[in-house]
Amino acid sequence: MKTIHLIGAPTDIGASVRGAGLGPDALRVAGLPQALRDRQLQVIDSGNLAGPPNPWEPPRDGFRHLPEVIAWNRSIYTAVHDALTAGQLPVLLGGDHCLAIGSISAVARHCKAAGKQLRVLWFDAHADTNTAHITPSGNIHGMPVACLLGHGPEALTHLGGEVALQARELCQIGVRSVDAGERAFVKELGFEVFDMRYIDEFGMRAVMELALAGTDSNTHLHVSFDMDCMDPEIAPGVGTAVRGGPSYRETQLCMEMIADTGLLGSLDLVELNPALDVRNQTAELAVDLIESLFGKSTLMRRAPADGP
Ligand code: B3U
Ligand code: MN
Ligand code: MN
Repeated sequence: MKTIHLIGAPTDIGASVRGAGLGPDALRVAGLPQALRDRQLQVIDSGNLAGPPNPWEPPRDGFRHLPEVIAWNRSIYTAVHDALTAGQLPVLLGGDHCLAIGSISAVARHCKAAGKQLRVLWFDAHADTNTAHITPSGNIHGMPVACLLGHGPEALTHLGGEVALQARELCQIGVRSVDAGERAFVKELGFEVFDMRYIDEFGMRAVMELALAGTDSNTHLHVSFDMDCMDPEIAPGVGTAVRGGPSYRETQLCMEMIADTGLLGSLDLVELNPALDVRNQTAELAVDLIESLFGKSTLMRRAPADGP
């Protein structure tokens, strides 16, 4: 059984609203380490990484806090890469979503060296595919997908020495807020997006079957889970809530279907904002989902052949 390595990144450096920096400790208070140990998993919690404070400045040349975002992502890259090299399963406790540039660059580098196929499942209300030219805000948590696909400042697109991802390795689920310029760019890049319309029409089970299609025992699955993916009625503790997200049950099904593959290799849990939460319920929800992602289920799973 793999050792889970919890890596805290307490910063809101790429966000539009302050508070995501409190995320790692809110997850610990909600019982994440013990919940994983209760699943008979080995857990290392190496505490929180250190990095520059948030200067809370306006954007410069289309980016807000670019030097600080680079610094944070460099240390995340190293921490996540070290964990993977040690044979551990890294769990990045964000922090805002700009930090996925560092974690996924490390995962991509590791997969290339190990000859593994990478599949990134990106759960989010937003497409996070802005660039400095099309961003409405300059906030880099709206840009990690573009950076990972090679569109952004060199220091972020080449953290691992080369561009991290190809469009076919990425799949987004739950998207319902895309900016005007971003929409055209998402189409141009051509990665798979299961937006809310698709989920409404075809159902989450069909979506997850497609999202996991083509994976095999040589696949490393990376889940990048933005807490604003979920409907804000159940996950109020996020900085940029968008109504009309997946329900509790739909999201649980996603986690359970991923757990069934046995292919999960790394996880980002980002955009939790305890300053906007109500009695830590969004952190508790995150812990609940992570337990399912690591195999907790209500009863024995029914084999598909036994199904209705
Ligand atoms: N697309 C908007 C808003 C946004 C993106 N990601 C989050 N919010 N969390 C932007 O600012 O790029
Ligand atoms: Mn995001
Ligand atoms: Mn989001």
